[in-house]
Amino acid sequence: MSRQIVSIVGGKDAASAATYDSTNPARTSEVVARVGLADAGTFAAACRTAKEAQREWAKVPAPVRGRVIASIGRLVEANAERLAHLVTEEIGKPYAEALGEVREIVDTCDFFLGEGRRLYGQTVPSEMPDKNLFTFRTPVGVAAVVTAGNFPVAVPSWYLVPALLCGNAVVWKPAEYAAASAHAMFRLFVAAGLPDGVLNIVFADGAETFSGLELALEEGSVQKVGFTGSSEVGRKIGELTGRHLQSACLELGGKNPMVIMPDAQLDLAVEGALFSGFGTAGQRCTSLGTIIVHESVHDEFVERFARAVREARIGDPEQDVLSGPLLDQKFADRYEEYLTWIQPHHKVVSGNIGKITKDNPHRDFDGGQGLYYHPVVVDGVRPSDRLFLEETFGPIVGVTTFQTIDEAVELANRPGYGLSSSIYTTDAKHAFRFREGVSAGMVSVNNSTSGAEAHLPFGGNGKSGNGSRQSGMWVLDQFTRWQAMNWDHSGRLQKAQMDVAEITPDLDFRLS
Ligand code: UN1
Repeated sequence: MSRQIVSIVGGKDAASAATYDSTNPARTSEVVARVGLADAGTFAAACRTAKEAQREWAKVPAPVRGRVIASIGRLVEANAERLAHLVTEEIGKPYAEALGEVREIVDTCDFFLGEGRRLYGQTVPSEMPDKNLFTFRTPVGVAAVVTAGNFPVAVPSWYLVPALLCGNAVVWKPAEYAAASAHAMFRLFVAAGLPDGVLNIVFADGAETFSGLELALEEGSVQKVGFTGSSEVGRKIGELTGRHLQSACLELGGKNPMVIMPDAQLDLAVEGALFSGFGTAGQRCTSLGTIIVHESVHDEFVERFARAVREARIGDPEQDVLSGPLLDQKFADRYEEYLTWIQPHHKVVSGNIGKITKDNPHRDFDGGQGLYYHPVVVDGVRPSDRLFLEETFGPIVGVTTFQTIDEAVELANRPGYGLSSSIYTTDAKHAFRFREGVSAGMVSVNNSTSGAEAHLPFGGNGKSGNGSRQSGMWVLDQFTRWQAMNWDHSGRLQKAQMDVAEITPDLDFRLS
């Protein structure tokens, strides 16, 4: 046993009510960290501590807060390999991807360190003389951030970095099965000089977190909730925050479509589908759900794609592989359930399915002691199938066909999510027709459904979220509220809409 970790509130270790072992999914008997789990009361207390600390943090000039963000970026960069190896060890993400994930934190810091010198407000002309109008961005207060473990450090940084830069305090509840990675990132943030209580980390299970959040919202010590996870839990969090007249930034699931037009470069499409579907073992919220391929190129595409999947390397995530193990036992169990959605009218074209074992190997890989699963491609999926309609977090991709671009767009939107999407085409009018019609918040042309860059708006519609956007300048609207100010220096009361000068036009005037 290498690590024992507990929640840290106001710079001090907080009490634990239970323990959880975070294990290595590539060798499930290895415990990466023993994690002390807090209860609802500790979560609510953390929010009170954050509320206290936020008052002083908001007084630190934004450019100085920006320097702290700069230091976080440099610290993460200097510790990149160590943090990436830990991510690989704890959730089985292939090392090259884990390093990319750590890079995404640095990119986020690089973007926001300068925002401390902007956070622009406006000066606006008044309708009356000797009066000035202004707008200011003010911090919301305390943000409670609850994150998933498939991106245990990059996605949390999308919340933490802008929230802190804008002058908020944060209580962060990471996924238990990614606790060691989260704890390491927390330590890097704190080492940049954040005062005690400005960033707090609370390890807790879902039920205690929800009760703690409810308590904190009742007490008025949380003004924003950030949540990345399932649509089901997102809905509950949206209801809870709505009841307390607070808003949540929700980043939920996806059933991300990839349309392949008859004019597509098929080699490129196969490569894109392989990474979209099976990179991170299909466990990104942006992973590919269904391939919607034109019927004229269906057979050729499926044949090439199935071959690429059969030949893909799966194995030790420290090596150069396409996929490592699934994140955790809970995800493996849920994934096995998705496999039962395969029906007699479907055709599995990728070979074996299920857990990779000695008796059920993938190429020469026998799965060792890990949670490794075969990548699965299911052809013949119909729009009424569960496999077509619902998110299947894990290495499974469906294939269906279409005849016209309008039909492809309609199929892409049918499941009712709206996170990411992709089209392979060499014709600009198809690309733009798809962009216009697709309900997704993100559209790729000739590229994977996954791999969004850290300075574009990230988020979804429908079952993928409530329209909130993370990243880039767009996330500032999540962590600040606009304050409008007017200043009348005329020395008298000028009434808006009433004491306004009028210039009379001749509206009957016509050109002769
Ligand atoms: C997620 O899975 O929650 O666009 C986020 C991507 C990554 C982020 C995925 N940059 O695939």
